[in-house]
Amino acid sequence: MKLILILTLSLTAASAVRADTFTSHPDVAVPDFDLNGVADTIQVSGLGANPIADVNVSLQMAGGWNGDYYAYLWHGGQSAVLLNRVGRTGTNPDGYSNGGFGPDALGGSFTLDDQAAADVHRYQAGTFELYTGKLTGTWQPDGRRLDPEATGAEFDLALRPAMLDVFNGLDANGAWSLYLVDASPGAVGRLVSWEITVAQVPEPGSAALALMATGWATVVLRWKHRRSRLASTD
Ligand SMILES: [Ca+2]
Ligand SMILES: [Ca+2]
Repeated sequence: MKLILILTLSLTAASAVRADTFTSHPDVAVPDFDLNGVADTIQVSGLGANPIADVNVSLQMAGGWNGDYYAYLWHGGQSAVLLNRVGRTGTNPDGYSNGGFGPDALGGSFTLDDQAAADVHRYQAGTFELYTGKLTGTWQPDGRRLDPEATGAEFDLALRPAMLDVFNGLDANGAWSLYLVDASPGAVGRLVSWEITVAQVPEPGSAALALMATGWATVVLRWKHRRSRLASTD
């Protein structure tokens, strides 16, 4: 009986949340040590006006020096810091030397997601996997709203207010722009492609329906439970 209830709850939850993915393949070089960097925009339209519930970003970057990159995503007047000189600390001002971010051996994306287990800024502090020299897996965005030329000691003290949840509650339609800078001389990489996955708060109608369905399941289960109890006492 518990199994049926759990199944009903998970089915209603799955049908209530909608997520859409948008991809861009600019394949551009990120100019070495140039704070102007490169920008690329995805125009989102036709999603309806439901507020954003969650945003995840996948990146594919080839080569360069990961500790040189500064990347942020802009939408609706808000910005999230995706990468900010990963590995840069008071004791390692150059940051991590790996070259790029990309899919794993099975083609799974490199993704930034607030709900991931660990901070991308310190990915070498725990378990991490490289594939063809690039960092793979799902990581929390950097989130440090700090000048990429700030010192390693300043990075050690920085808070992380610029996570992807800055977009929650906004309208998903409109421009989403990725800005990418190589903030230190030596080593040059490319932005191959990037992708945003936007989940929206469900329609009030479908949420009410889901609630109703859950309510009905509970009523039916209670009735069945009562009937079986009556049958066993007969
Ligand atoms: Ca997320
Ligand atoms: Ca560089």
